[in-house]
Order: sequence, then structure tokens, then C-alpha cells
Amino acid sequence: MRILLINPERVGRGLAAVRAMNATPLALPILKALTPEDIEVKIIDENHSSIPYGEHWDLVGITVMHHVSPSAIAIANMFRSRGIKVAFGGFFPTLNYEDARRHVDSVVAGEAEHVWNEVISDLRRNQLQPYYKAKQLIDLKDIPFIKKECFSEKDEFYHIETTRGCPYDCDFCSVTNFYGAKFRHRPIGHVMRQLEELEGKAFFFVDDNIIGDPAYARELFREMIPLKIKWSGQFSLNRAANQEVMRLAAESGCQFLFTGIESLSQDNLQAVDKKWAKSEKFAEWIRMTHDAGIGIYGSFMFGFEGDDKDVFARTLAFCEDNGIELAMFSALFPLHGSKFYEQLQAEGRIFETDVTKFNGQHSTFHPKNMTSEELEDGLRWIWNTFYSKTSIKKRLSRLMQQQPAGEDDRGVLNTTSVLLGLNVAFKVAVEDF
Ligand code: B12
Ligand code: SF4
Repeated sequence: MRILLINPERVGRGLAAVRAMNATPLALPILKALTPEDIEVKIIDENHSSIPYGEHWDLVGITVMHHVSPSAIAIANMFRSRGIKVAFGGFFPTLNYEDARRHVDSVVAGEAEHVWNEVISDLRRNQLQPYYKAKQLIDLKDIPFIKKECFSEKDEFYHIETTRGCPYDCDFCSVTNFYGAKFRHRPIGHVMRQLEELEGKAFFFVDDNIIGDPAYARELFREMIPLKIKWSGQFSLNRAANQEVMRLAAESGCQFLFTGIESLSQDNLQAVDKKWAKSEKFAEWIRMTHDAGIGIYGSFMFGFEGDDKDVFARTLAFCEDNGIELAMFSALFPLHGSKFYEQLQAEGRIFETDVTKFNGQHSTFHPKNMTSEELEDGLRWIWNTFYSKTSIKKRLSRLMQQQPAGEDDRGVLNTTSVLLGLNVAFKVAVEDF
């Protein structure tokens, strides 16, 4: 038997940046690791390889976020028109089952670890069911060990996870709806074995908050120090105040952390239930992260109820004044499956019907204090200005003085090189904005 697993091509601008941060989405190597060895499994990330439509497959599995669902449906149609069975998994089919089920033979809702075996045995008997969903969230000791060969040689770094879920529940986010309110941990021994298997490249921890539980993180980072790896991940900026854990993160090889700062206005943050965020502390927490030797990849959103068209200039000044090395700027958008979506839908403010536009690059609903055009113009302006030569120099000068760009004796890039390289990749990517 042969199974093909697909990550559909990213939708929207900025493909150059995606290529610079190339990594196989973790769901697919997990599925491969869960599949019995007598079945051949091929993984295709459409961002880097073309889909082998001409070959025979017993099942095609596609991982689908909401905004890529039209192209995932087109891929499914191509295979199904040739009599090949298709299954969807991930956020789109789980949170939009009625929309998804019409286009596929099977929907695997929620986590795959406890149901993939059943999918395989039904497939062998030619009795694939239309819907699979595990009865409960898994114990993270059941995340399978993944052999290196399940990842692609083209990966710039490997995805890995230590926890699932998030201790918070912001209104605009769908993570808690999908993964539940419980913050779960993977046994540290399992994480270590996985890191050792994948040794040789840098890592990105896909956890929503790698320091969500500081006690667990402390123990994990201590264990990781002897591995001498380089890694990045995501955290909530308030954790920067815990200097012990930040120092251990740096010692264990952390180069930069992605963090959803979202807005500099406390009223905006309050309105979307981003409880932990204290805007008057942001500058101090960024400084503490830098003091630990870790770079900041900040994510900002625009179009909150309190945002007017001056918000872009204020945010740029904040990023430059605080030496934020890397940033992502998005139009706030109502993610399907979030409380914010329900609220805007009830108020009749969502005007966009094209789901591919729900990726942060477009205005999709009527903001209160600016027009949709002002939102899109402001967004284009801040991307271009932040990734201009002048701004890159200003923001990275501190880092470059501390540590010149370079690599270690195994050829792994140091923090300055990584952040400089990513700025250049984003600079190229924004040229088509
Ligand atoms: C890492 C990550 C990324 C990475 C990698 C993306 C990727 N394809 O993996 C990068 C940085 C590229 C990224 C980008 C974006 N992301 Co993102 N990302 C994540 C994050 C933090 C973790 C994903 C992950 O690897 N989890 C671990 C794996 C193991 O879990 P999983 O993917 O859910 O898979 C499990 C099940 O879902 C299931 N499953 C999944 N797929 C399949 C397929 C089949 C066939 C089967 C059977 C089962 C199955 O089995 C797996 C094991 O149990 C999630 C948040 C989260 N906690 O999930 C957001 C998330 C997926 N991203 C999101 C968004 C919106 C984006 C962006 C639009 C952000 C932006 N503004 O640019 C872009 C879009 C990129 C694109 N493709 O167009 C949203 C999607 C919401 C939605 N309803 O669709 C999420 C949920 C975050 C959120 N705040 O809600 N992202
Ligand atoms: S936005 Fe970030 S902090 Fe808020 S619930 Fe989602 S993952 Fe958690």
C-alpha cells in the first residue's frame, strides 16, 4: 500500500521568507511515524516539491489550515476524480466539519495519534469511514518517536514539540478551541531522544508557549544544555521576567523567540482577553530577553477597535527603539473557530467572503477607527519600512556589536547570522508586497 501526505502551498505573499525558514510541518512526520512499516509513505510539502498526481496512491492525506482550504479542496478533487481516496486533517476540517466533509472521503478531526491505526485498518479492508475523532485528548507520551528520514533533507531546521495547548485563551485565537484548555507536557526523556535523533540541524519548537510552565521548561532546558544545539520557539513575553529560565533557555541554545505582542494599547489587549499582556512592561521584558542573549521575533496585529491610522508609525518606532530583531505584521482577522469570529459575525462586520484572505495579509472586516484601505496601506508601509536597510541597521546594530555574524565548528549559524539572514529573506519577500 502507498500513502501520500501533503502540505498544500502557502497562500499569500512572502514565499521567499517561507523558503528561508523551510521545515516540514510536524503533523506529517508524525503520521508517517504512526504508519505500519509495510506501508510506503511519501511526504510532499507543496512549497518545495510538486505533487505526484500521476502515481497510484491508496490514500492521500492533506493537512489543512482554514485559509488554504480552497487549494486543499482542489488537490482533493484532482485525486478523487481518478478514484483515489482523500482524507483531510488539521484545523480546517476539525473546526469546519460541515464545509470539509463534502470534498473528501474522510475527515480526521483533532489529534491523529489515537485514531490513525483505525484509519489504516479500515483502509486495508476498503471500509474507510467518513469521520474519525479520538474520544479524548492524548497523553503526550503517545506522540510517536520520529526517525530522521521522515523529515526532508531540504529542511533548514526541524520542527519538534514538548507541550500542546496554551495556558491562555485569547479571543482571536483558535488554539484552545482545538487543543482544549488543558496544557499538556511531553515526558522530557521523549523530547531528548527526539532531539538526539534529529541532531545536525537547528530546531523550531512549535509549542504555543515553550515557557508556558516555567518549572517544566527549566528542567527541559537543563537537560538540553549538553546537546549543544541551536533552537528557536514561541513564548509569552511575560515569561522574560523569569531570569533563571531565560538564562537556561539561552544556555541550552535558544537564538530567538517568537512572541505575540499584538498591540501596544492595553485597552486593545484587554478587549481581546489577552490576559497576561501588560503593555507598560513590554519594553522591560524585551530588554530582559536581550540581556539573556536571546533575540525577539515580535508579532503585531492592526485593526483593533482602538487602532487609528497612526498605529503603524507608533509600532514601528517601538520596534526600532527596543531593537526588535524580527517582526511579523498582520491585519487582525477573525479566525474561524475563535470567539472574535463569533463576535464580528454577530455584529455583521465581516465583509470578506474569500477564505484565502484570512491569513493576516488583508482587511477582512470593517475596523472601527480607520477604513479597510487605510489598514492595508498601513500594513504595506510598515512591512516595507521595517525591512528597509535603514531600519535593519538600526535594529540589529546592538546585536552585531555584541556578536559578529559567524558559525560554530559544525557549521551551525550563530544568533547574529540567523537573525541577519532572516531579515534579508523578509526584505526580499516584501518586495512583492
Ligand atoms: C508551527 C505553526 C506554523 C508554522 C508551520 C506551519 C505548518 N504548516 O505546520 C508557520 C510559521 C509556517 C505557520 C504559519 C502560519 N500559521 Co501557523 N501555526 C503553527 C502552530 C503554532 C503549531 C502547528 C504544529 O506544528 N502543531 C503540532 C502538530 C503536531 O499539530 P497539528 O498540526 O495540529 O497536527 C495534529 C492534528 O491536527 C492532526 N493533523 C494535522 N494535519 C493532519 C492531516 C491528516 C491527513 C491527518 C489524518 C491528521 C492531521 O494530527 C496531528 C497530530 O495529532 C499552530 C498553533 C497550534 N498550536 O496548532 C499555528 C496555526 C496552525 N497557524 C495558524 C495561522 C493562521 C498561520 C498563518 C496564517 C499566520 C500568519 N499570519 O501568517 C501562517 C500561514 C502559513 C500558510 N501555510 O499559509 C492558525 C491556523 C488557524 C486555522 N483555523 O486554520 C494556528 C492554529 C494558530 C492560531 N493562532 O490559531 N504556522
Ligand atoms: S494567541 Fe497565543 S497566548 Fe493567546 S491563546 Fe493563542 S496561542 Fe495562547
